[in-house]
Order: sequence, then structure tokens, then C-alpha cells
Amino acid sequence: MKEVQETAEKIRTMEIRGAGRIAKAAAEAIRNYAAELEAASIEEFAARIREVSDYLISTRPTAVSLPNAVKLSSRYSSNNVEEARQEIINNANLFIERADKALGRIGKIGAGRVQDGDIIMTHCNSHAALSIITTAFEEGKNISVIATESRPRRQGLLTAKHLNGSGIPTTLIVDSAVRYYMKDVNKVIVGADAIAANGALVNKIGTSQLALAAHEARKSFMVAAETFKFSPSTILGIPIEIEERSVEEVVDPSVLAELPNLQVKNPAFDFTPAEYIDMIVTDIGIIPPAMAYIVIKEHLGWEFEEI
Ligand code: RUB
Repeated sequence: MKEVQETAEKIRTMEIRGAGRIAKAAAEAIRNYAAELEAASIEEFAARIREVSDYLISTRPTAVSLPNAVKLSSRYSSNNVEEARQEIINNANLFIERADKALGRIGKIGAGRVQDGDIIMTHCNSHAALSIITTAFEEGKNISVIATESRPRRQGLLTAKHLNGSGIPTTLIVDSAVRYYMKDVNKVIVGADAIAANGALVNKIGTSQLALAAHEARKSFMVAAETFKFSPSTILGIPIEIEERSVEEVVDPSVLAELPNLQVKNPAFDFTPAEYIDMIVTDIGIIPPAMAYIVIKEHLGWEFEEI
């Protein structure tokens, strides 16, 4: 349980962050918990796995990769504790292996849509988007990147450091400069925390501004997303919750203390409607947002009986 608590805390405090990494960390935590779990009966085993699953899922509400990873990893069919334990270990390992492979595939497939000379704008810090950008560069394409700062947590700096390490020319801009620079850009590539059944994207706050500006300037808007970023529960009309983080990420607590009448808001994500998205690069190929429902039905093992 100690490892589960540590992982949960790291996800909550964003020491582990980004939807893909959160998912893999949760799968690892479930796997290691199941491996050590002492249970006298399958009922006790089931109850403890459910408890830990719910606990991990509660750490961050928006990234659907987290419940998907937990659900896909913690599945078992046997009524025997040892067999159920082994099923969970195998499922979690399979999830982690597929997640790693998915990033490579997205990079390769997406790089096919990047042209020599492209200037690419990206937002926040997405490993899937970076996989496309670095693969295109490694293929010999002469590209450069405009990375947004991504206030308030400034994940854009992580992106800039990553790109700098790969030798890709990068310009860091403040979020409010997105529209100003859009004229210089050939395409926008962002990641995803969740994709709804109607093809809408949920990603770092400000993503929809990039999409609007790209639409206005007629620039291509690409989303890089593993299939486990698609949200099964949206088929049932359950909306994706937007995480509201502490206002102290935005304004220093000492300043806040002097402004008792001020309200500060800090939503961590926003929605980009499907109509602003040109393509979603997934590990099963490039799809239009309208195909989100099919991905959920065919690639996430979603069954209506589960309701
Ligand atoms: C991260 C974020 C990323 C997506 C995709 O938000 O919005 O764009 O999670 O990332 P936060 P990846 O920093 O709040 O977790 O492609 O790495 O899964």
C-alpha cells in the first residue's frame, strides 16, 4: 500500500504528470500492489483491488488515461487469488508495453505529416506530441518549434528543455502570444488528456485558444493521442470533469491574503470542439475526430453490459 500511496501523492502533486505517464505509473502501482497482496479469499482480494483502484483514480479527475489504465490493468476473470493476481500482473505489464509502443507508433505515423521546413506550435508538455516532433527531426526534416509557456505550472519549459536536448530549434512564448505567432506556424501539434465520444479534445488550459487561432489562420491542428486517451464514459453522457487546481498556483498566497475580495480561478484543462481538429494521430493510425466512438467501441473493450 505504501507504493500506491506514494504514486498517488506524486500524481496529485504533479511530480508525475502528463496523461500517458500518469497512466503508466498507475498501472505499475496496481501491478506491484496485486503482486504483494495477501488475501484469504477472492472476495477480500477483489475488495482490496477495488479500493486501491478507486484511490488511484481519485488523484486527478480529467486525464481519462488514468481510469482506463487502472481498469484495463486490474481486470481478472479467475476466482482463484493466485490466478487473479497473475492476470493483473500480466494485464498491467501488457498495458505498459502497449503504452510505450503506442508512443513510438504515434511518432512514426505523425512524422509522416510533418514537412521539411515546418514550424510547429505546441502547448504544455505532451510526450505524444513530442514523439511526432522528435521523430520528424530524426528523419532529417529541418523543423523548428514554438512552445507556449503554459501557465500556471509552466510545463512549456519542460518541452523547451526536451527539444533543446534533441537539438531542435525552439522558441518559448507566453500563452497570450499564441495568435500573434500563428501566422508564422505551419501546424499545431498538441497532446490529449481525454477525447470524448463526439471527438472533442480535453487538454491543457489554453489548447482551445491555439485551435481557434489555427482555424482562423487556416493552419492544421493535429492531436497526438494513444487509444487509451479516449473516454468510454462519454458514450453514456457522463461529462469529462475539468480539474480545478489550487489558486495558489496562480497567485502567491501572501498576495492573496491581502485581497480578501478577489476570486481566482485555476482550471487545468479546456475543451476543443471536434470541428477545430483536423486529425488525431493515434497508435492505430490517423483518424478524424468523428471516429472517436469507433475507437472507444473497438479498442477499449467497452461493453454496454458494464453499465
Ligand atoms: C498535461 C497535458 C498534456 C497531456 C498529454 O497536463 O495537458 O498535454 O496530458 O500528455 P498536466 P502526454 O501537466 O496538468 O498533467 O502526451 O504526455 O500523455
